[in-house]
Amino acid sequence: MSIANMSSKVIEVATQAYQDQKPGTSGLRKKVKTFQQLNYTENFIQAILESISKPKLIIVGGDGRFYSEEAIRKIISICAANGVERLVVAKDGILSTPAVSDLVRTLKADAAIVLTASHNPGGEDHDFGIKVNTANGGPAPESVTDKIYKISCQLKSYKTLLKRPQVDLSKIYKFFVYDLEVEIVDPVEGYLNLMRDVFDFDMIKNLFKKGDFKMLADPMNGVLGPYARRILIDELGAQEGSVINSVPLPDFGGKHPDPNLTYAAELVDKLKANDEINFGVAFDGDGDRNMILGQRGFFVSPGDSLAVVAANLTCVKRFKENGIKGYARSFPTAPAVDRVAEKLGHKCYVTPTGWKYFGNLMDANLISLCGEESFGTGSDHIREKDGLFACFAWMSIMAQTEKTVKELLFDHWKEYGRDYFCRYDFEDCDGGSCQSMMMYLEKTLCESRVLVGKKFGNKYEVKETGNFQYTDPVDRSVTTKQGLFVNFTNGARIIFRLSGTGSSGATVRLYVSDYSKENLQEESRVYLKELLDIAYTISKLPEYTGRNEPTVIT
Ligand code: VG1
Ligand code: CO
Repeated sequence: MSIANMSSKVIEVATQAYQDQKPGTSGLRKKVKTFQQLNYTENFIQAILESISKPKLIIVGGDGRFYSEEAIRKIISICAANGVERLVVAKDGILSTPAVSDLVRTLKADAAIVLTASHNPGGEDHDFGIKVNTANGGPAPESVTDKIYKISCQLKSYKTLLKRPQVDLSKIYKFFVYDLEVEIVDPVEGYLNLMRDVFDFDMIKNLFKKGDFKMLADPMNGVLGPYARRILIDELGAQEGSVINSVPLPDFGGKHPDPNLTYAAELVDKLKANDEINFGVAFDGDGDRNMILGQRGFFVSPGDSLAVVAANLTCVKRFKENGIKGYARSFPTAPAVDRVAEKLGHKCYVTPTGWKYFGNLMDANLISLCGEESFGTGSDHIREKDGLFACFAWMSIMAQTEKTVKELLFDHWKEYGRDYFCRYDFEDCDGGSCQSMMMYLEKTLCESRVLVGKKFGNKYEVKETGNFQYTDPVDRSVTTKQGLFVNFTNGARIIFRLSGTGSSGATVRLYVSDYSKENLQEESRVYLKELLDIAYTISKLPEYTGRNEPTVIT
């Protein structure tokens, strides 16, 4: 390990504050060009540092997208000038979001600065993002992001070094920049050790030893390629070739690194074409999302995946040894996991959208497992959702139960009934029109509540309408307006939200779900057709947005 020492003078640079640095559901996400504006990135980093009182150790890494290295160099100079003592930076800047969370926790860091826009496309003309994690390893709660935003709006100057240090991010070593110690670390090592703690690797290895288990993982040229190759192939014994699109690329190879049926079509097609493959999994750009597929591309909806993992959680070593505390899901996620919780005698918390709301529940030892309908699954081993965790959990369950993905799902539905779920995304709509639609819905569903008691066809009668509000059971903080909902007397629901992760225009998310105990094998979109039509009628979505069809269907 070589030690380089670089010294320079600290300077204070006068700057113009930007008024648009408000983090959304998961960090500040904007076009690369926005971050490239004069002092835009510098300002935001300065605001982050001022929001944390005297940070000593900060972890830095991300999904490796375009502009990451440039941002890391800025972070190093600004941290050095602001008196941060130590930075741990991932080699080549590549560190999955779950691995960030683990590093923060194991090194007892004060915070992490994560350079990611997750599943948003990357490259010069696309998105970049900066996200802050706090000392528990989780995404910063709203109290912190509000503070950062406030500081950013009033910022007059930032501190940096007069001469930008030349640093090589491609090798593992330590050096000093001014008084700041910088350590470049291997991104996979620590995470691999964590996975060895959480799972029984020998049990998973047995799947492959039998010889008839084949899988295909697709990190979509995001951050998980090196992790998936190292752990799945080198450690667990998956065949060579079991990981496709495994090289992290700054523009994800021009693809949209979002693991759903639309954007991960390559994986779906490969499974459809080869019925020897028993298991498929895709991950997003920063490695925290997962999509689970069975033989011939059999799709497991994220709400079902969460419920199956919840019902079989003791197949995972960590929970076999320590027991299960409770579960949680985000509000738009179908309530399949609630049924498991009830049966097993655990509590299931319902939170707003975004992983930051699960952190308090985990820190207070209230939950072991949680998930979101947006392909997020995770447990209290870290404070982020974790794509590979979901993959290994499914593999552990298949190893122990000796069932296929499809058998696990069908058996689950037979026992609990099926929660049909569908999400329609209307991406890049006109912002003003979407706001108008939400205002109209707010009036109808929250103020006049005219729909209550109304019947649609002979199946659906409106029970209650409103806007989801959450009181955190741990710190009692209240979060309002987290999704406009229509609940029906038979348990069906419709939810409308605007996305908080986009970088241009507005995205409407429409979530519908309905439950059946008998009818288990319909196509979701067919089963939910009537409900989707009702949603269009209630919201006047086609009139407001000019769209009759969504851009993505889950
Ligand atoms: C989306 C998802 C949400 C998820 C968030 C971050 O937010 O709906 O469930 O937590 O992305 O995921 P929104 O506001 O666009 O609906 V990721 O993989 O960016 O870290
Ligand atoms: Co992500």
